[in-house]
Amino acid sequence: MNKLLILLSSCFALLYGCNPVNKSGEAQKPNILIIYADDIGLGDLGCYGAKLIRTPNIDAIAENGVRFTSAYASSAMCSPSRFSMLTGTYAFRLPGSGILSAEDPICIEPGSFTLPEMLRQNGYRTGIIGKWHLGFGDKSGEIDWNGDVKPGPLEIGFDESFLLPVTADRVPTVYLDGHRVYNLDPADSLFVKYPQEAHHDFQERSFGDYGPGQSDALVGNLPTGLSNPELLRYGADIQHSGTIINGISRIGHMAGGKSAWWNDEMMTDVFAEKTKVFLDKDSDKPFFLFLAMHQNHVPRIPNPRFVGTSDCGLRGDAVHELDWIVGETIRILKENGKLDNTIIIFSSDNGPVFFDGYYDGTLEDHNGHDPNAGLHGGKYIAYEGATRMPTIIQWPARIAKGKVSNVLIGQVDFLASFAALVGAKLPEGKYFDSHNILPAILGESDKGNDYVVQQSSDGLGLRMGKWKYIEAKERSAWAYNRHNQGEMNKMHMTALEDIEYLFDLETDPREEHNLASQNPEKLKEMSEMLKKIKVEHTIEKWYE
Ligand code: NG6
Ligand code: CA
Repeated sequence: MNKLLILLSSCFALLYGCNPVNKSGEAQKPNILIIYADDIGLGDLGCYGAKLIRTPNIDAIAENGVRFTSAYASSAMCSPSRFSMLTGTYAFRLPGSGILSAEDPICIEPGSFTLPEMLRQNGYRTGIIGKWHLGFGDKSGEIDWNGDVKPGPLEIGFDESFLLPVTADRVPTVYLDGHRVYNLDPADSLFVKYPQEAHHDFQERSFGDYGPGQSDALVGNLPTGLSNPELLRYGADIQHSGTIINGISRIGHMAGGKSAWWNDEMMTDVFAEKTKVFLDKDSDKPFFLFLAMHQNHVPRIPNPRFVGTSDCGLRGDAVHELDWIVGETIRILKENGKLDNTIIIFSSDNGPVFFDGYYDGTLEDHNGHDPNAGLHGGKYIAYEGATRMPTIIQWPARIAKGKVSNVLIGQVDFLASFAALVGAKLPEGKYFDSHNILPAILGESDKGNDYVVQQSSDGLGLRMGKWKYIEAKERSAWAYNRHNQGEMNKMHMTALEDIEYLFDLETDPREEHNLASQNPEKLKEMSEMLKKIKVEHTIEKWYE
């Protein structure tokens, strides 16, 4: 090795810690693995205090690294949180951003500078396995599920993808392998159609009034939850009473493509298999894997080996299944020698919910389990329980063990922070909400973000220091009604009125005392700050 090479590799060693070298003798950039859970709250994990659910594999990440107490998803719902994390830009800037169906175009502009694209350009092999829920295709027409389903993740920076395309409670109940429906028989075409009232935005606009529902299938003639309730494992609300697949009625209607239908009980095993193939691939490049798991979204159908293993019903059993795949993934990395130089981040897209369309026993069986670890709120809602996420990060080669950090970080910051880590520059003249707070993310600094914005069905929230502000908005009670239903439901929430709120999270972590009139100066400061952030930039839908 000549002197220049020695100098270069010692610079890399300083940047990345004492990391292994690749075949060319350069210090290897760290692998990055984001394990993203769905609808998991702070209180669902042992390392944040869960007792009725046991998560030894996830807890081990916390023991081996940093556990954050003030880390935020950008939204109380799935698609906007994912959009924000992958693009480094808050999804609320996108007009009408919300929960997508299988018929919606991809909401991230193809070819844009995203987290996977940034890493790809900097020598990474990038992949996504699991839930996508960011739309497919453009506005030019209906998606042809029998041809190339694109643009999708492969057009925004992922080299490889194996997907649960939307949510497991929505059709189509098939995997997408790259651009193609996995295991589809060309002789048995797959068709998908959503009744207008099954779209989430329609539901929100109609304040949760689902109407009579569509009993007959809009495509083909498969039974629906309304036409054949006797075929169901458990009951569902009207929105979830579309086509029945595997004993579960889904949102939307579908026909054909039978050889491709997934088996819900095997979904996590299938993702584990695909993960092993991705992680074991022999490559000189570091990898970025976005492992986006389905738990704890509805329908909760864990593999039978997990059923009955928790002390709070199916919802807890599903978390045990999630913990299993985390353990498998770490085992694979240990075996193939990559664990030491892999940054593993575990977090969730939004807060918990007990009832989300299916009468699966969660309301009856939760046994006092508090999925929010004492916070108020949950999925869809503006309180902290919706966006303050369990977040733990390990990187054996660099991060010290067992730290708890209260620093304020957002998933939206991953883009700028990891760009700094790999030596990438964000393109000039482009707008990002992402801040480089790498030292905070690695647990090496107590200086994080000054603020994070929280998007929800209730409008926007702003966290700054110990303060939390929620903007005034005409609010719909539909999400509260969902959370509050059932005598046994311990997630009782107070519906927000249409006024502004100001909470002191230090003295009032459950956000029960509105200090807006007592503290007009702070209120003004925060409302002006939010207004300023809102007008800093807007995004147009790329396909319009
Ligand atoms: C909603 C569904 C809900 C869930 C959610 C998406 C209602 C009435 N129904 O439309 O069951 O599928 O969309 O969840 O709320 S998310 O976590 O992917 O955003
Ligand atoms: Ca979610």
